[in-house]
Amino acid sequence: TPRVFSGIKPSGGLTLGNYLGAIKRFVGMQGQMETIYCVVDLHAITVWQDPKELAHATREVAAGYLAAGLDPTQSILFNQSRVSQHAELAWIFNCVARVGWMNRMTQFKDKAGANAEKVSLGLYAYPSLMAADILLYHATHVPVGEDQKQHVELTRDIANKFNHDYKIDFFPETIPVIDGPATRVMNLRDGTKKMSKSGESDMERINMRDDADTIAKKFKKSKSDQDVLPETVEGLKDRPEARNLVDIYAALSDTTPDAVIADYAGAGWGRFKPALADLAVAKLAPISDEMTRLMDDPAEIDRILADGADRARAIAAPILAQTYEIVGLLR
Ligand code: AQP
Repeated sequence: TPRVFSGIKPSGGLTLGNYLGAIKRFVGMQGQMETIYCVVDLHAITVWQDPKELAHATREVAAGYLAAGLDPTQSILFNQSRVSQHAELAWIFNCVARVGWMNRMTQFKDKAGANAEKVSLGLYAYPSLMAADILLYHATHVPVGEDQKQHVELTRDIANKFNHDYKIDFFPETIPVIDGPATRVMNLRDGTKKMSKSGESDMERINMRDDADTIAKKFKKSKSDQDVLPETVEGLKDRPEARNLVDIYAALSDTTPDAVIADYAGAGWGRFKPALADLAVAKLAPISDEMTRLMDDPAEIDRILADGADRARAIAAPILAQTYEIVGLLR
């Protein structure tokens, strides 16, 4: 069976983007393939994280996984730093990847902005660690949002160059799995920007743990245009905010944007936005309640993560050992 690997950074509270673009799809793959899902704490510290908040956010992402339906007996769930092989393989990949490849990463350019001299070296090397996360398990399928596509492609480049340089067919080809209507959930205040955990204003995102009133308020105040909803999806062209709200509705209700438009053709925002808020609350509130319950017992979350790490290590250690041998590192 093919092996799936993916992860989420504990760099703040989970958003609707993380839920629709990642977690919901992680759950959908469980039981179909061998699934390994990580809380990538080593990625989080590529930008400053308060230590107490990092520990809290790590447990909270794990709670989000569990509450949304990931089952630790069916999937391997763990936090990255517990399996030291990730960092070890990343070093080898730092020596395989080329500086020119990193320079082309759009996420780095976006995150570094005008400040590229002042960001951490880790932020620059981020895609190399991500390649290690995936290839350490010889995973082939990587469910991610659209924003991570370039990094998964770089993972392929690293695997190819390693295989080529050492003249061995060792690391497999990885496939980014990007499907469904919500592979890029946009910012509620600016439909050309991605919804992010760490975006400036809380009004631009729906957090998985927002209460019903907050969700209703955020959708109500979300940017939308003057027009009513069109008769067909083609009518959403050049209307990024409207497109985003329709896509969110479709993803939450497991249908297509066409079906949503068929139901709401010609509707005004005064009708659509409250319906969208009700739908989001109906889907998120049970998960959020379960997260609250799970967070009451952090020791149990830690136990699940430690157990998952043991199982992850059992797969990772032999692959890293083989890699060392291929490279010629004495053990
Ligand atoms: N807006 C989004 N739409 C669809 N998918 C998204 N993902 C994140 N935002 C959206 C997907 O969630 C997974 C985990 O992402 P991450 O936390 O590891 O990193 P990120 O993409 O950098 O997420 P954020 O929320 O923007 O975090 P910050 O603000 O801390 O950088 C990935 O599969 C991602 O595609």
